[in-house]
Amino acid sequence: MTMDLFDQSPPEPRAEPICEGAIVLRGLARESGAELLAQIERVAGQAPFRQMQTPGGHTMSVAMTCCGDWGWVTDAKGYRYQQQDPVSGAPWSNMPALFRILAADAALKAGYAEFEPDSCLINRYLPGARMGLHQDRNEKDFDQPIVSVSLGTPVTFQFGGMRRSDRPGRVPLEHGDVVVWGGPARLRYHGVLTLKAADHPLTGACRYNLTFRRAR
Ligand code: MD3
Ligand code: FE
Repeated sequence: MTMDLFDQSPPEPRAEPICEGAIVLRGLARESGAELLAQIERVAGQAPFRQMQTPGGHTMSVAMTCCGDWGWVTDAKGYRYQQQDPVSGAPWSNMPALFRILAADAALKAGYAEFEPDSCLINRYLPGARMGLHQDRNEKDFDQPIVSVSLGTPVTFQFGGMRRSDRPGRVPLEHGDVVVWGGPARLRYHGVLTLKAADHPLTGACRYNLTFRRAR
């Protein structure tokens, strides 16, 4: 066998189990990072990033926008999915084909065939932003997985158990990493530690996370 020291092909993404039902596909979205960021800008042109209010009256440190048929929103009335942007009253923009293809490919690699998300929540973290431990339970069918794509500066992700009080483990997530969680991991508590100041060539100080969901 000949050694090719100049092989330019990207390394095969490594799959690392986090816990039963959750897997990290390291670098799966790295190649498409720039195009994903261009699509995030397009979506945010229609529905600008906003820091929403929790039902308890706190302003989230993470700014959010959505695309697809259903967008996740929170305000004094609670957490829910809805078809209109509460800021403009207009429908969310279409989910870009690249988003749908990436989400379906990641889900398939994790063992979920034919994942067709109808919602993409886009989170934007600036230094100091965090997301406390929570469960994602506003979706209709917990048999459907969730796919998460990290872009920009690195962060430490927390994954706990089925109770908020279960001591969480930690996973570092970098630009291009994709997490798929379903089955026994679908309702685990999870969160994101405070984002540290850093400089990424494509996003500056920013971290973005896309979560693809089947809301209905
Ligand atoms: C669950 N977003 O928007 S979830 C959210 O980085 C949200 O912004 C996170 O939680 C973010 O609701 C990314 C990624 C994730 C990874 C591993 C898990 C969730 C998990 C393992 C078990 C359970
Ligand atoms: Fe979540």
